[in-house]
Amino acid sequence: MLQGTHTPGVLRKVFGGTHRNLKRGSMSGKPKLTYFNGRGRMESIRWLLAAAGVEFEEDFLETREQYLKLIQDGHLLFDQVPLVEIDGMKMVQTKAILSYIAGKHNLYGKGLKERAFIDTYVEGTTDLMQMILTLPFSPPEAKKKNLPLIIEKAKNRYFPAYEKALKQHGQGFLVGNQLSWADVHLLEAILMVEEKEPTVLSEFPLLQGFKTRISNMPTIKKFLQPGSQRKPQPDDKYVATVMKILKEG
Ligand code: GTS
Repeated sequence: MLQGTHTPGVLRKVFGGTHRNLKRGSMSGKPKLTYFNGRGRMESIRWLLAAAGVEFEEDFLETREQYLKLIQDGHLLFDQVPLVEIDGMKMVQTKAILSYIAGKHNLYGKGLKERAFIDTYVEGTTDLMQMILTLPFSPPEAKKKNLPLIIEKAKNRYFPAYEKALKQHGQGFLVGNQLSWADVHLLEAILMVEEKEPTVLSEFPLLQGFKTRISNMPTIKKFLQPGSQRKPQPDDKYVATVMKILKEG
């Protein structure tokens, strides 16, 4: 896919050009992430690259003009960010980017069935995290009303499912016998919910052990330390910047 002279014209245009400039890549060779200076949809991409031990560069959008220029220059297939420049491609669509990174770095299981489980677990944690990600962009009343509902869903729907999955699988990881994208995503989700409700794991002993184990894997441990490229919880300034750039406010 997307290689050599067989790359169809439309894909060449969208993903970054001819074979010659596919090979050229960025100066440092590191993936380059373009997004706002905050979590949003890009945070899971940062997590996955960090877990894979891949260094990356970031370009932060601060103004609407920067965003419009990306569109004018034809870099955003659907006029949306996240944008990740990687291996000569300009990739958009969060899920496609994550799948590519997971596949490339051996975080996508062995065989189709493991991959299907990973996709399933990842979709669950995506649904859970999505509810939290959109909270800061909701009106104050909705924020107040929705947070307890999200925590209730985490406790009664999502975390019981992952606790059960770990118990049934019995290997310390969600799928197979090694770290996968599903584990990285679940840890991200656990920490995100704990920021809102610190005792949320109290009734989930296997998830507590999972959290400790995965947090202590060297690449992830590093990402969890201060000074890493992990982003803080969104504040009012972040929300205002995103709204200004996307002109949603
Ligand atoms: N399905 C896309 C993905 O998952 O990458 C959706 C991307 C998306 O909606 N991006 C927003 C955007 O660029 C920014 S954010 O939601 O991540 O903050 N919106 C501009 C627009 O015109 O849709």
